[in-house]
Amino acid sequence: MNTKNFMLLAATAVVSLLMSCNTNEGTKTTSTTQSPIDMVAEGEPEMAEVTGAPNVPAPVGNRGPKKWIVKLETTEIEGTIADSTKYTFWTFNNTVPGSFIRVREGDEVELFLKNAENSVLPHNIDLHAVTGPGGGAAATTSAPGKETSFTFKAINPGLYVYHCAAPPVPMHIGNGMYGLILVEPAGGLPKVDREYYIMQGDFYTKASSKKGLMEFDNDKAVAENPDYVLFNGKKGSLLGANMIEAKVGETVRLFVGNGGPNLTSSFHVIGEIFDNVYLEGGSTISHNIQTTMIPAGGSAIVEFKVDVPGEYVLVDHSLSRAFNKGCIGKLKVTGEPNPKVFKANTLVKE
Ligand SMILES: [Cu+2]
Repeated sequence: MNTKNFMLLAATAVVSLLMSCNTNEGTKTTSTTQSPIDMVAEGEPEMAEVTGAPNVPAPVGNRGPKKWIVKLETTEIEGTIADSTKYTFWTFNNTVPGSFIRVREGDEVELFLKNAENSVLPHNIDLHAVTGPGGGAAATTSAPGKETSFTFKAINPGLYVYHCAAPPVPMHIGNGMYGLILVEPAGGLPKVDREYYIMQGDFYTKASSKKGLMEFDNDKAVAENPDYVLFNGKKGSLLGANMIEAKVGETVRLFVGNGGPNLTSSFHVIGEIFDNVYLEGGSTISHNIQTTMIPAGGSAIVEFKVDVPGEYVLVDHSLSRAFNKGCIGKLKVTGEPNPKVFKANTLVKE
C-alpha cells in the first residue's frame, strides 16, 4: 500500500468512526429508556385526583412527568360490612379500599397523611410503589389530629398496594387500611373503554362492647379463618345496583388488588377469559388466562373484551369464600346477542 492510499484509508476510518459516534450520540439524546430517576417533573405541584372504588382517576395519557400533591386522611368509622351488620372500619379517606392514586413513572408525589382528630390510634402509610425505608411508613406515622408528609419519585411502573403499617399491622390492614396506587409507564397504558377498581380483603369479626357493632378478632386473624372475604369492603359492593357495567364490544380493564391481611386470591370472572393479565401488577403481560393469583399485598391488572351480553360473576375461585363468605360481584354487559360466540340451544325431547 502506498502512502496516498494509506492516508485515504485512514481518513475514511476516522470519518466512519466519527459518524458512528454521532449516531450513538443521537440515539442517546432521543432515548426512550431514560431512567425515571433522571426524568424531570415539570411545573408547580398540582392536587391529584383520587377516587373511591370502583372508580379510577383519568388515565395519564401521553403527558410528561409532573409534581403532585396527594392528600389522604386516616379515619376510624362505623360502617356496614354485610346486610345490617355494622363494623368499625379503619380507612384511608373513609372508604375501603382507600382512594385510588394514579401517577406515571417520573412523577414526584408529595403525600400528606392526616390522622383524624377523633382517631384512637396512630396510623401511617406504606406504599409499595415507593423506593425508600418502609415505603414511607416511618415518615408518615401520625398521632390523632396530626398531619405528616413525605416526597417520593415514582420510578417503577406497575399497580401497587398501599396499606397502614402501624402496629399491630394485621389489625390495621384487617380493619380495611389498604388501597392501590397505579404508576403508569411513560406514554400511558393502552386505551380501553372501561376501567374499574376492585380490592379483596379478609375480615375477622367479634362482637364489640357496643350492641350491634362488630370489631376485629385477633384470634381468628391469627388462625387465618375469616368470617368475611369481600370485594371493596362490603358484602354486595358489586351486586344489584352496584354492579360494574360494560357494553358488548367494549374492552374492560380491572385494577384488582388484595389487601389481605392473610389470604391469597384466585381471581376469576365466570364466563370470561382474560385477554391480558399484567402478572402481579408488573410489566409481564400474559394472555388467555382463566384465573390469576393475587397475593396478599399484591395486585393484577386484567383486561378483556366483552363479546356477549349477560351478567358475569367475579369471584375468588376458592369458592367457599365467594358463596359463603361474600367474595362475589358482578359485571353487567348489555347489548345485542352474539350467536357466533354464544348461543343457548333449546333441546326438545320427542
Ligand atoms: Cu393504621
